[in-house]
Amino acid sequence: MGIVNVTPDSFSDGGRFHSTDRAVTHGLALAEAGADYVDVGGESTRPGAARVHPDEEARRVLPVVRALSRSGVAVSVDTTRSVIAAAAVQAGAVLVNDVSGGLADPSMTNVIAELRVPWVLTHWRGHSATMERSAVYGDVVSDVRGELLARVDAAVGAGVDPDRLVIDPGLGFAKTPDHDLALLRSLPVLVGLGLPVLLGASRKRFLGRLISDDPAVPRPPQARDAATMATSTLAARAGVWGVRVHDVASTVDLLRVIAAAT
Ligand code: PMM
Repeated sequence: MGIVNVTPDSFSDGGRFHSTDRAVTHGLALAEAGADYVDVGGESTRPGAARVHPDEEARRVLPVVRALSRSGVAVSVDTTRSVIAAAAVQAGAVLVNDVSGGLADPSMTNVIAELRVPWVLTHWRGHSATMERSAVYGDVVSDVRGELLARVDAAVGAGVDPDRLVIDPGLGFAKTPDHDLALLRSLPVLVGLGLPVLLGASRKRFLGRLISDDPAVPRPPQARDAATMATSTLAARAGVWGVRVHDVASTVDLLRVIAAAT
């Protein structure tokens, strides 16, 4: 899954694709490079980020979803709002990627049940402005596993087809770098739940700290792709369904080698 952030403030590529044309060009390039899905989002989830008005989110996302879908690209919409999810599916999106796992918008579950599209449920404990305060766990792996299962139960109970669900541990969402690493180590636990797993580690802060000689000065996002490739290798070995990444071309090469050699 290739990432197109149509936002002025996303942490790794913020601002670069903040126009419809540039976002569409970038999305087409990701698809050409081998992305099975191109994930289009209009609201930054960077820690501390403020929320975007729904009208602004629609203005950013929908023209990009429409243009990419018309070009034959399988588009995923990265949103926590049911109105945006519904409008994006209307505009051609084939998957809803909801980083709140259905918690941010009480209407999302019913809307997804009606839309009948695959739905990524990500582990989440609150919006970006406050999520760092919620990074408190007994055992992060079993807590995340249990909270994801609760979201799956809620979705299925509301009529969402379980075959359309994907789960995601939500690296960086109400997690410290140690939590992110513990989850990365335990991917087989999530894969063992029997649902497809998506991993979003690309260029994230915990990698920037891990590969820096000085943890107080993390490596900048654009210098984290080799570290991201290591996470994609672990993900592939653990049997995850997909990785959400910025550098699609290198990731496709990596996954081809792993598929051929395992
Ligand atoms: N991370 C971000 C945005 N969307 N979606 C899923 N399913 N999983 C993630 O981990 C995830 C996501 C934040 O990263 P970005 O600013 O690079 O898009």
